[in-house]
Amino acid sequence: MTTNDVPAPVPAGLEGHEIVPATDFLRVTEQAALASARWVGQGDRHAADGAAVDAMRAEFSAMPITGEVIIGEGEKDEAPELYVGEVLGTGGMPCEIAVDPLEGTDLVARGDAGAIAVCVIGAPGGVMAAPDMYMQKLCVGANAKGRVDIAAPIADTLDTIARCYDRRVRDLSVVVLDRPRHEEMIEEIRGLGARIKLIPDGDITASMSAAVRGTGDHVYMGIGGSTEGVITAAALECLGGEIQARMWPKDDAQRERLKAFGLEDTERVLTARDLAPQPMYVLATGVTDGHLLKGVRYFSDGARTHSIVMDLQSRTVRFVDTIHMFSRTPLREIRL
Ligand code: VTB
Repeated sequence: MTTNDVPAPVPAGLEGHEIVPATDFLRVTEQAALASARWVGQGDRHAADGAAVDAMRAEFSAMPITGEVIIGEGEKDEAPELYVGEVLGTGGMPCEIAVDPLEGTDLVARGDAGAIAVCVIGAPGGVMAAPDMYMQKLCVGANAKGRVDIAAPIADTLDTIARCYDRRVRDLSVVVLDRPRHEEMIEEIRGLGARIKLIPDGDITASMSAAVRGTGDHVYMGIGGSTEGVITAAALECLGGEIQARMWPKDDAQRERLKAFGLEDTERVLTARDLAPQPMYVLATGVTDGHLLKGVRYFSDGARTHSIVMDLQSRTVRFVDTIHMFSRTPLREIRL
């Protein structure tokens, strides 16, 4: 096959519905990024997050969809907007939504790199309603897909990934969240000679980065949020990469909670098939500069955003560089 002109089959549950194209959702992450980037370095993570949430919700509300939030800002009694179970849109394409309006609220508060606005659109039943707790994750790109095992010793995993990339372990860049719970793992990776990039926050960004060639990152590993894991699973599916994950409850109450989701076996390895069985689109817009996406840049009468639109329906991955004009005609020339 030399083109991708043959349309992907209509996902189950969407038969007879008008399919809203992926790029129509671009405003959702672009507007969230534009709103929250005003808060870069202001030391106020809540304001940055609130701005992203408001903007994202407003954009979703205007879309011709009947979209149920599966992964959002929290349960209904905790979050007034984008809460789990909220139905968004003016009515139309039934879909499931997973959002992180601002992945990396502290990054924005401090003006650090790697914050994004991100959302997943899945067909009905397409996104797992994961209970919000810790999750151990191993994320790689297409080169290492099907070759790694989260239950294997780290030495074996790095050895395998190095071979997949035709290099030595010491040439790899392993991305890890900078947390005390990772101290042992970090020492082990150091002992094996691999390079490590410790990040303060943002493991969705880090996992996507590990799955895109040219970013310099080869693998993300460690314990982060489970809801971020669901979004990561959808993104890696679109990028041809792989996530392996295990729930990581921190106490008996969380272990109990897992039972209600049928996830009490914490040795069970979750894959994209569990976490995001029917993703359609994943969109992300940079808020602050990262290896994968540039952050928002403002100028006197406009702003510029950089996004990735991963679309399993049209089988495309688009990098979108958008100039947003705040006046009807630009006051200055458009720059390449
Ligand atoms: C990670 C990180 C997120 O939560 O998932 C992390 O990617 C896990 O929680 O950006 P801890 O902060 O408790 O380690 C975030 O930092 C978002 O809160």
